Amino acid sequence: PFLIALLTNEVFVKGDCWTTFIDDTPSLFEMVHSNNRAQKLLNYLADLAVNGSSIAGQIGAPKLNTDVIIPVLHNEDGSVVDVTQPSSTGWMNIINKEGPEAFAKAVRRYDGCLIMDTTWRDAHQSLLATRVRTADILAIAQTTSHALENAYSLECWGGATFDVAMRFLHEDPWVRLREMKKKCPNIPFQMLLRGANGLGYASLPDNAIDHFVLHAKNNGVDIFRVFDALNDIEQLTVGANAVKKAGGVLEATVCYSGDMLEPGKKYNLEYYLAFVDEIVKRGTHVLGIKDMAGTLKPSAATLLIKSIRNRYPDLPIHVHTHDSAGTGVASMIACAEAGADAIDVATNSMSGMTSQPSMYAFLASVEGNINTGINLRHARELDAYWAQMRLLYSCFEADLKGPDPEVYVHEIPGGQLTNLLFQAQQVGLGAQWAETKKAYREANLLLGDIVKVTPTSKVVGDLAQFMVSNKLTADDVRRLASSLDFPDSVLDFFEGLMGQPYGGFPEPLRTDVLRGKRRKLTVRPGLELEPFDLRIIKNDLVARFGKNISECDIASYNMFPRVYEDFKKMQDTYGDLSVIPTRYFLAPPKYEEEVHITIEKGKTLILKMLAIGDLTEKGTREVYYELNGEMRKVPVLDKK
Ligand code: 3PY
Ligand code: ZN
Repeated sequence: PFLIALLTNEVFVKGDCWTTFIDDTPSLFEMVHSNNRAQKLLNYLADLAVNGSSIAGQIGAPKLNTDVIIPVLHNEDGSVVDVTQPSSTGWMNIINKEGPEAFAKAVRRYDGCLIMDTTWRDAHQSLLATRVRTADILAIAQTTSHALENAYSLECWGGATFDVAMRFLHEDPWVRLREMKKKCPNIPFQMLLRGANGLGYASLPDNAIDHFVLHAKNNGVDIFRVFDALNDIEQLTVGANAVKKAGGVLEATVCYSGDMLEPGKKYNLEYYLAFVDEIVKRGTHVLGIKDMAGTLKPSAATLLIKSIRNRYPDLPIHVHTHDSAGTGVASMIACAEAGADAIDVATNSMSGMTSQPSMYAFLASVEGNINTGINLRHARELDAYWAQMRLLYSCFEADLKGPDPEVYVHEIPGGQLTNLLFQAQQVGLGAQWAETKKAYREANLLLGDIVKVTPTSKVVGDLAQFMVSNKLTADDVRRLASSLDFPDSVLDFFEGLMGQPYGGFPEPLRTDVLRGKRRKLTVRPGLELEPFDLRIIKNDLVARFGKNISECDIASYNMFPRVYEDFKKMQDTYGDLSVIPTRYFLAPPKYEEEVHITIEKGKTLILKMLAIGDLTEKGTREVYYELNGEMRKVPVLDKK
């Protein structure tokens, strides 16, 4: 094609000024460039056709195999809402013009209860293994900017999304953030930050957290929900300080663990009020309450919110929950009635069970009683998009069949519940699922009844699986602790690498597990870490990956060095995979099916997969395509 382009080029044919021809005809190089891009994409598609999807957790192909339809929003009079530009109505106007304090005050003054929509983060993290791709969020982002224009926020970043974007979707999470912002600049963007761990699973040096948060703020995050997995205030403060320095809205958060009304519960009302006092002392804009397992029953919710409200009349309160037990809507209504300023819901098709409670169920239940600022019709119309997404990503469903009120007993957080069930099904331990849940409760009690959320929930999960697979009771673990080979996460926990649990570590278990091979930290781990030298890191990345290394790249690398390196290699091998529509990204097309891939504005590849050749002696196969009318064959190593 390069040669043909050259030979048919008007200037070339006329024989004019050869010396400047190359400089004056950049279209030739664009052509070579887009040919390269096309070839790289074909390499990906051919590999997918021969070897199947390499995305962990994928079973089968998407159930949706038609084009996705973008729903239309309607006004009261039946006319269509113009969504060709993002809406300019929304709480971002206050954040932009008056800053975080004014925003917090206005939220507190609002007569009603606002919603955060978690669809772009926690909902798909909890139901679909966090696999929703950037393109599928962007396709609905501008419509969302209208449909939910008065929402408190959209939770759209952080938690597991950052890691998964690079690791499995081969996407840059920073690009996602910036692109979402362009299409939806009016609704505040919220992220989940794991305190001193940033987005990772262990402490990072404080300067890495500061650096990360600053760039998150500068690239589009407005509200930061900061928690610590053990409610260790020292750990939480690292993240909280970073947010304040960066100028973000700080939503410092207490994790709610178990049922505070259960007699003798370690985490009772006094505990929460004392922790809230600590948070308030650190000057948070908004108080977050994070019910990660969905164990906040309506009656406890009423008491908790009323008690905090009485103590701190001016403090905005934002409550998060999961609907695992099936009581999420009731609990969120209880919170709203008791004086919470914002609560979390997910669009209907992405709600329920381990996700957040249904947006529409909440809105419809409080309609006429509590203002939410949300147009119910628009919320319902918007959901038609996510109903399609649920089918498109069906190959990542954990296949939960209904609510699990047993969560009140085992206290497994939403995201982890789906994960553990999925793992149990994969290793054929379906029958052992009940045992895993029982062991989870025992493991938690063995560890001293700790707060369970990433990363401490993994400690409990790992210990539970260890107990099930080795057929150990809690008593066995206690008795044999000094001779058992515990999972690493359990050792990390006992060393103190995840912070200090409320009430201290259980002894003699800690000593028996560590056996003098690891330290017993008494201070937060970050205090012992050397700051990262960001200049050296940058130079190193430039040397390895070329000069286009941004501060965001450095932040990605600091958070997940190996994942970032692999992501860069994938990008180098296959180019920008985000242009491939999801159903072809996850599974090959049928033979002869026409696939359209727009690689840039005005440049669309039209391709058909024609055949897959026989296995050669070299262990490869040729995949035959028609690409924009021309034949191509792509050799692929058959890895099966
Ligand atoms: C996360 O840390 O990813 C969570 O969603 C915790 O609930
Ligand atoms: Zn959650």
